[in-house]
Amino acid sequence: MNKIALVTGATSGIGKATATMLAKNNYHLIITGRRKERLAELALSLQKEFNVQTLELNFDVRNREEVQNSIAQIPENWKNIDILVNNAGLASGLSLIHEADIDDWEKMIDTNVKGLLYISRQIMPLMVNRKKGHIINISSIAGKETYLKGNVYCATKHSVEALTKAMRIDLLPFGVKVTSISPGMVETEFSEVRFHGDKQKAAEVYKGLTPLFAQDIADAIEFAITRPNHVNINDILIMPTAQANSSHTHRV
Ligand code: NDP
Ligand code: 8X3
Repeated sequence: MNKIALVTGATSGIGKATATMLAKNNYHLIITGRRKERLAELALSLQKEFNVQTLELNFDVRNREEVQNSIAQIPENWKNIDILVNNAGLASGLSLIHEADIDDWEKMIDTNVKGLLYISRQIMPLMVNRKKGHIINISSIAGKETYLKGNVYCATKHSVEALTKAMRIDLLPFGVKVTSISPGMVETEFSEVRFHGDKQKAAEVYKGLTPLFAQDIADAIEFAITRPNHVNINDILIMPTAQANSSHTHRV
């Protein structure tokens, strides 16, 4: 029988690559995101290419009611969720802390911290009941270090790190695995979103170096989920070869 995985933010980047990797590994997929057409497109391609079933949930993770209603509507035969990938997230803006737009702060805190909590609060009890499950939280190098103008984005990812550790403790008696994946620069729509749609500014982030690609992160997740039952991968920090940490890159 196929296992079931739920990936948030599957319409783009790391989430899309992860959903595809999971389908390749014969998981039936619950995919979520705000962009409905993209969800439908992905669902169709996963069904066709990998012969798996899909369930599309279209909601904004910042909206507690939408999250609760969508998850509550999951049919019974989809509720045995083996893997939850908390991936939906964003950076909004890159500004000095005393100059930043507070709306950007709200967006990041509501999505990266509260959104992750809203989803997890709905799915964790299902895993606890089954005494089984694996939660993958997508953190960041920004969860381990802070960098100039990264302030609140870094704070949200430090929070993801704290929540990951907290989940691991609270869920310990129930056999639920919890893994944190922390990438450096990955070329996705991330920078375009961070710079509010400015494609040129986004392209500059990756200029003169080879960044990570979404598939590299899906590969790391694949490693974490394919370990034997008695092994939990706590943390994977994965960087481009051309990036030493959040402040040092080598460009040619
Ligand atoms: P993308 O912008 O390509 O993808 C982000 C995904 O998150 C989209 O599918 C988007 O879906 C979803 N999302 C964002 N906001 C919401 C929301 N309010 N409600 C529902 N879904 C939402 O970026 P990445 O793939 O790079 O980002 C994925 C994760 O990886 C994020 O948590 C990011 O912080 C983290 N990360 C990224 C790095 C990078 O360099 N790219 C490095 C380290 C971590 P939609 O817009 O359709 O709702
Ligand atoms: C994204 C990586 O370095 O832009 O989480 O914060 S970074």
